[in-house]
Amino acid sequence: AQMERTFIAIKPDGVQRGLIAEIISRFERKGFKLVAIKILVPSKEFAQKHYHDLKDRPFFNGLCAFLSSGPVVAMVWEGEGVIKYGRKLIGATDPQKSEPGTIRGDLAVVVGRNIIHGSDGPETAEDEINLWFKPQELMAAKPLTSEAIAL
Ligand code: YYY
Ligand code: MG
Repeated sequence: AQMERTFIAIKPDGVQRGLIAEIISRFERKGFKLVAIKILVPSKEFAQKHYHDLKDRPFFNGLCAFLSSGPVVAMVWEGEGVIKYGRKLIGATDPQKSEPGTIRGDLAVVVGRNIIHGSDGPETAEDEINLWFKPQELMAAKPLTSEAIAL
């Protein structure tokens, strides 16, 4: 069976603040597997596609302008329960309400600069992975073998 996958992005504030390794480390140490990663500056139009569900919200414009304001680290993580548990690692949308121990709880202060995005369910995960990545950019689900250590 195809393992569950989610889309995770480190937003421009997280990249600028030097939190790439810190954030990746939390997903990696948990035991989730990185199956795709790239760094890019999304266009405003691309950001609007990514956040299309929020197009009627008052913060939509600022949010899309912000997402396209600098480099974003786009990733796909794989593992059992990774969609839901990824959201748990991230914490509540508003960092003031995120528990300590979560990424936003530990590392962010305000909702408009909450450093990370994570898909909120199986349908959005699939849509977001397809929006940000081509199928050939994703690693096949292959177990680590001894060849990874020595020839
Ligand atoms: O999925 P998540 O990022 O936790 O929150 P969403 O409700 O999907 O909103 C996306 C994004 O919009 C959020 O990460 C920050 C921003 N935002 C905001 O600036 N102000 C709000 N009141 C709510 C969300
Ligand atoms: Mg969301």
